[in-house]
Amino acid sequence: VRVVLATHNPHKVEEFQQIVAQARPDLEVVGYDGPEPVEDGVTFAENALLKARAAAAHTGLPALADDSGICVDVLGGSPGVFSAYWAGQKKDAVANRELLLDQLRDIADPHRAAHFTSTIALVVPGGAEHVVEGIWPGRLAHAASGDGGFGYDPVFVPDGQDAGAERTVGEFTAEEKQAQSHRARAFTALVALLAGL
Ligand code: ITT
Repeated sequence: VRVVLATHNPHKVEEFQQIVAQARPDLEVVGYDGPEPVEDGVTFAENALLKARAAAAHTGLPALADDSGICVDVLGGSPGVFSAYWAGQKKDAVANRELLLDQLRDIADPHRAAHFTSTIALVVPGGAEHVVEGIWPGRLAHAASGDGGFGYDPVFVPDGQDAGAERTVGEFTAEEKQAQSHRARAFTALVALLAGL
């Protein structure tokens, strides 16, 4: 089965390839370089559907799209859908995460609770549309560390680690990240839906 992955983010492509190789090795995921819609949805689901519909219409293939971001509790869920360009339209990952750390610096919040979210839309041309979500709970670090992954990985500390030995996702191996990330969790929810393809 072939599906097109409607993203222009090479990190997402790489992560999906690793996740799919584990969960559905028979699935052939092809890249997408066609037209991108304006992502003007106000929810992850709306944006994921916009991207998947555009790719399905352009290629005639079942299309997957991921809309994702980091949500910080004390900021009411921001950056949320604005994660990619939190510090401006340039999508500068370092500027984005430094701004976020700055914004938390003067807020008294000992927990710094946050989560990554990945919302994946599956659109079958002339057929069904599905949306699934994966959440990765954790907290915001006080400073960036590690250079693995992308985006906010160096400032996100996932829950469930041994006390005293906690690392940011930037310090995780790709295998560790892909075993438990928001994107992997969303994909797990998608596997049953892909079975129908
Ligand atoms: P496409 O729309 O082409 O897929 P994009 O990077 O613009 O690429 P989004 O609009 O979904 O995608 O923005 C998601 C942003 O959220 C991304 O640029 C990162 O800043 C952040 N993000 C999402 N998943 C992440 C992850 O696994 N690790 C770190 N940051 C992540």
